[in-house]
Amino acid sequence: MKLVIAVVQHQDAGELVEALTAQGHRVTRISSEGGFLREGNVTLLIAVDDPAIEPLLKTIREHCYTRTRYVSPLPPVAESGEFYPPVPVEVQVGGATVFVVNTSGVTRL
Ligand code: 2BA
Repeated sequence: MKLVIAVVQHQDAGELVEALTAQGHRVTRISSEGGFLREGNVTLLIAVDDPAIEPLLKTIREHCYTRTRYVSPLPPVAESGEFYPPVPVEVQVGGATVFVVNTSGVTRL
């Protein structure tokens, strides 16, 4: 059995969770925040039997899209009074960041 931890973008989370639950998966949705962009994203926990992993990853792939974001880095420390306007940096976010972890099972107490 595997625990799939999927970090997805907020815009993709709703339809993905609907698709996963329609397929019979149990899903836990956690609000999270990326350390780089400091923007909200969604972390999903899904425990599945090994044969279900590939179809699950396919569903995640189908519902998560890559998007381009522009980040303005902090301007370098100006010396001698010069001004350096920050140049936005292009960042590709997503589709999804997925961790697949071995687990011995799910216990419901
Ligand atoms: P963030 O940390 O906000 O990262 C958003 C996007 O910024 C990343 O997209 C990546 O394109 C870029 N990025 C992140 N760190 C960077 C760095 N040090 N230098 C340059 N660019 C950087 P994704 O790779 O698609 O990641 C989306 C979100 O997935 C991340 O949001 C984070 O919440 C999570 N994530 C990604 N990789 C992870 C990892 N190895 N461990 C834990 N969480 C991860």
